[in-house]
Order: sequence, then structure tokens, then C-alpha cells
Amino acid sequence: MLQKIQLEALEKIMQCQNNTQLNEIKVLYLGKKGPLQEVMQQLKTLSVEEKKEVGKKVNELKSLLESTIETKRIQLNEIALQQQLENEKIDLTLEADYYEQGNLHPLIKIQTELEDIFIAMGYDVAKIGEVELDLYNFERANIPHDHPARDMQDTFYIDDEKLLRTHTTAVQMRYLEEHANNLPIQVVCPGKVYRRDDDDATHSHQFMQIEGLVVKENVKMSDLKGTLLLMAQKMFGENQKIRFRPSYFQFTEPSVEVDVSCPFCGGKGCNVCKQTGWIEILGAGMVHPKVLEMAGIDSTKYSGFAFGAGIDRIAMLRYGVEDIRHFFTNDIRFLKSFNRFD
Ligand code: FA5
Ligand code: MG
Repeated sequence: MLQKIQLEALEKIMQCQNNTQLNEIKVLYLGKKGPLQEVMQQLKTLSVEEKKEVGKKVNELKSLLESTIETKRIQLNEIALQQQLENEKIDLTLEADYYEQGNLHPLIKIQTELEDIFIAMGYDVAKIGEVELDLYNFERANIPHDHPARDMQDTFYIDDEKLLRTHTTAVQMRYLEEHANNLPIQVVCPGKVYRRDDDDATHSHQFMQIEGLVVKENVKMSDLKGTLLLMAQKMFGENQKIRFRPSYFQFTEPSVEVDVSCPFCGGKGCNVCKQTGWIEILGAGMVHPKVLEMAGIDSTKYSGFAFGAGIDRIAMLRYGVEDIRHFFTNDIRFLKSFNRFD
């Protein structure tokens, strides 16, 4: 009887595939309703000698089954672990997830570079919003309502008083007013501007400018020239030349427009500079005394120079981009090609 139970039980233990089955077998043979309990029940009918003998055998079988089950459990755990390791194996040769890294927009790069050039010369950097009052964009720049000079900058109006600034000269006018009692002034103001220009290769309805403004005693046109020459050389190289051309702005007197010698042909003449050897990048001049007075600054004591440069134009020259619209269409292939300037 016991022999049969033993054989059967050992066989079943061997066949167990997992811990759940093993637990079932344990309950089946060693539990309260198992065959061994049954044998124990029947002991009553036996003699004292037989009871001793059979009882001992039952206990021996119990501990044999117990130890076999535990050994089997260790084996099963081992196998399960092996399988888990097998399944979760990490393939180190698999290609990892790749997250693309962005880079700075070319216009922001040029803006930052320009800021750094002027910071090194002791300038402050001022940034003010793109929605501006007519007062600062035009009136304080000596361009009254209904003055024909307004036609030079076709404007996006928001209402009668507010507009999208057409030039960073608006920031210049605010800065003059704010610092009228805190001179001297040395500041650059970069930012976006808007005009109802027709878009073409060198014009956009939205572009960027950087304004420069210096106000103190005895500022001269030659200071302006030296400053702009330095900026041009830092941006385009040591051999860079600049040229002042007489021009007209309501808010400067005298006024000039500044050309840089064409960086593509070194000034010899090519398609980009239309064979002239020069390319216009900015407008500038000595701050009009009337503008200083409107801001509350004594124009008999102080003078100033100012300039407004097109950041997009500078970026086009610097990177050899032939169409300004590339900067705004956000073609990822175009934008990615600027990594090399990091
Ligand atoms: C002005 O905006 C003056 N406020 C500049 C100035 C400032 C003069 C301070 C004197 C003192 P202008 O409209 O020429 O000037 O624009 C200046 C520069 O902005 C141009 O030389 C050019 O580089 C750039 N620019 C002008 N219009 C556009 C446009 N539609 N798209 C891209 N760049 C432009
Ligand atoms: Mg111009």
C-alpha cells in the first residue's frame, strides 16, 4: 500500500511543470485528506507492534515526499529563472532609440553673435514687444501723422494707436525716453519687425533688425563709422570694407545707408552684388536733435548716433543664402544645414 503511494507520488512530483502543480501535489499527498492520512486512520485496527512499524514508515514516506517536493521546487525555480533570463536577454547590438537634437535658428545665431559683439564694446541689450504704439514707432521718430515719410514703411495697424512695429527704431525711442535722465546711453535692440512689403528674394513682410544707439557728449559721425566697421569686420572678416552712402531718414541728420563690400566676390563684382561690389545692410545717422528734445534730452549738450541693420540680410551674406524666404519656411533640411556653425 505505502509502496504504491510512494511510487505514484514520486512519479507525479517528477512530472510537475511549475510551482502551482507542485503545490497541488503537496496538498494531495500531505494534506489532511491525503492517502497517508487515510493509512493513519486505519492504524487503529492494527496491533501495537504493527502500529509502531507502519507509523514509522508513514512518517518516513512523509519526509521523503516533503524533501522531494522541495528539491523539485528548487529545480523548477532554477528553470523559471533561466527562461526569464533567456526571454529578457538584452541585445547590445540593437540600434538604440535616437532622438534628434535641434539647433539654433540661423537668424538667432546671427542675432546672438551681433549682441555679443556689442556687449564686448560695453553696450546694453534691450528687448521690448512687437506690438507698439504709433507714438514710438512714428511720432517720436519725427514722422507725424499724414507725413509722406510714413509711406516708406507700409504698416500693419491694429487700431488707430497700435501697430506691429515697422522698425526697431521704436525701441530706440522708448529707450531714449526712459534713460533721458540717465545718460550716457549705449544700447542695442534686436527683434522682429513687420511691414506690408511684397515678399521676394530679399524682402519679407516679417524680418529682424538690430538697432544701435549711443547718446553722450561729443558723439561724432566718425564714432559711428568706426563702430560699424568693427561690426562688419567681426561679422564678415578682417578684410571687410564698408561704405557710407548719403541717405534720408526723418530721425537722423545727416543720414546714411551703409554697404559692406560683397563677401562673395571680395568686392570685385558678382551676381549677388549685381556687379557693384557692395551690398546694403543698414541705415544709420546722427540722432536728429528734434528726436532728442522730444525724449527730454538737451540736444545742445548731448549728441548721438543710431543705426538699424537687417539681421536677415546679414545672415544671407554670412551663410550664402540666396533667398530670405528660406529663413521662414522651416524646411528642416535647410535648418539642419546650420549645425556646422556651432
Ligand atoms: C530703417 O528701418 C531705419 N529704421 C534704420 C535706421 C535706424 C536708420 C536708425 C537710422 C537710424 P530701412 O527701412 O532701410 O531703415 O531698413 C533697414 C534695414 O532693414 C535695411 O538695410 C535692410 O537690411 C533691412 N530691411 C528693410 N526692409 C526689409 C524687408 N522687407 N525684408 C528684409 N530686410 C529688410
Ligand atoms: Mg533702406
